[in-house]
Amino acid sequence: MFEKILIANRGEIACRVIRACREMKIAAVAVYSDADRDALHVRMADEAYHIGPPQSSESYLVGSKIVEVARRSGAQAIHPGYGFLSENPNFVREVVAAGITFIGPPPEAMEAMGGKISARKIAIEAGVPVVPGTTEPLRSLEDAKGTANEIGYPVMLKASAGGGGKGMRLVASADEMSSAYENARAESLASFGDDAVYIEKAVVRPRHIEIQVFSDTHGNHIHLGERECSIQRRHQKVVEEAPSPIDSAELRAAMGECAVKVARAVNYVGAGTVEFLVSDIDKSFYFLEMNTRLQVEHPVTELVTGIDLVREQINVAAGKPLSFSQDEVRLTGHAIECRIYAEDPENNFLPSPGKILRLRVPQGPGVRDDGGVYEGADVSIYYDPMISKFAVWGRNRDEAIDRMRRALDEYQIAGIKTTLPFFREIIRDAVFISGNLDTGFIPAFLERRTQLEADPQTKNAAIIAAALAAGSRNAAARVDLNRAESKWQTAARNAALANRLSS
Ligand code: MV4
Repeated sequence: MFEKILIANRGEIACRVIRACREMKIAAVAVYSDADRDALHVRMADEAYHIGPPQSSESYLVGSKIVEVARRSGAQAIHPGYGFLSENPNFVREVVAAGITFIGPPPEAMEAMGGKISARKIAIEAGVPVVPGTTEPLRSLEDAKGTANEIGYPVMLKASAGGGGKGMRLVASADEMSSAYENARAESLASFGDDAVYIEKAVVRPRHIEIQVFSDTHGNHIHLGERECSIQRRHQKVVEEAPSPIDSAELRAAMGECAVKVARAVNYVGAGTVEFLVSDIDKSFYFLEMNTRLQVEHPVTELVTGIDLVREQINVAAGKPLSFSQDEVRLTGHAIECRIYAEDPENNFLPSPGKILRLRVPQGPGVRDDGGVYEGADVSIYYDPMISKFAVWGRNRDEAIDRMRRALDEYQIAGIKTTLPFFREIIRDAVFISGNLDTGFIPAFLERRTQLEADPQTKNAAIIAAALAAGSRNAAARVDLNRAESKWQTAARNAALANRLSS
């Protein structure tokens, strides 16, 4: 086993990996930019090395600096976390050439899945369903129009080099094709230096469900069930759960089997995620892409399987076989995660950097906070504004929702704006509670919220309730508010809560 691991990342994921190292009695080496001198991951690590100025392009993204620190510190392996260099095959090659183990898949698997067209081809060859569409880049506008006519509108134009919705266009009819095609190509070229675009039939308001896969160097490939990731805002996940509220053993088995086929097809090693779109009409599912890294939302899988995915990653990288077989994987209960961002939900989710003046993390049964900050820490403008991923476990979905609602009410962050109030509303939302989720959830939720706020009766009730709650800080008043059933009372209660927490 490794004696020392370098973590080529920052923030909460660096802290998460350091925690696993500590449990495994492995020394953890941190790297940090000028902006992160006082960061939590630096304080938690056994050793820390400065790697440059705040800009990622001059610090966390410079592979040669990271490899140099690994050499200097004597680290035998590098964990990349997510983002930054985690899906960069050239970095993996640089690491391996230096005689250091990369904790992740081989570069060939990354490359095979990095190109979306290549990934589609591999899925088709492996017998995994993909959305009807092309397996070659479109050659011209005429080609795009002809193919779209064959498939039938609406269609999606997608960048082969894409991901996260960049270079993607929904095209509803033939007269939109010309501008959509040019825009998708231009955006793809600007974002990825590659203008290859392909076409897929559009799945209308799909669910986004992904399967966690795990592979070792002995040819074992297994899956750890699914995560429901439909609740996204601008292609950023906001709330994730395991299992999906669909919670169908048949669907899980079928999707799991397909995910494993994809992993096997690219000789995968370590933790990976295979994404699917699931049609709400007939529950048919289609391969979308594979992410060749540990994902932000891995805790919900850990909470329902009891498996420490980072520990498993490290063991697999050291050449050990997986510590469990497919038959030994048991899903127990339900987990929900909220990604807490330093963003202002009242101001179009603008980043809200600054000093965290107060931090109270929920406690009690079934809660887990994967944080990357401490009270007094600064949230910098240079990096992703996610400051914590907060997850709960319950025996079933209803219990998990109750627990998340309680815990979010306990959570206090002051000094910066955060998305906490936004989550307090989502967790009380009737559509969320129903579990009838699709990728249109957030836009529809924001629309419902705007309408509710515009209702004068709601507004008056909210003002009265806020005044009452502010005046009376006793628990009984709050319990009364919590018993509120009707729509406007729910809004009033939320307003009261927001008032109480901010005062
Ligand atoms: C789609 C789709 C509908 N039909 N593909 C968005 C990000 C990228 N990874 C794939 N995406 C989509 N691809 C077809 N053929 C709808 C989306 C999509 C989406 C997917 C997952 C989560 C949120 C989304 C929001 C809008 C669109």
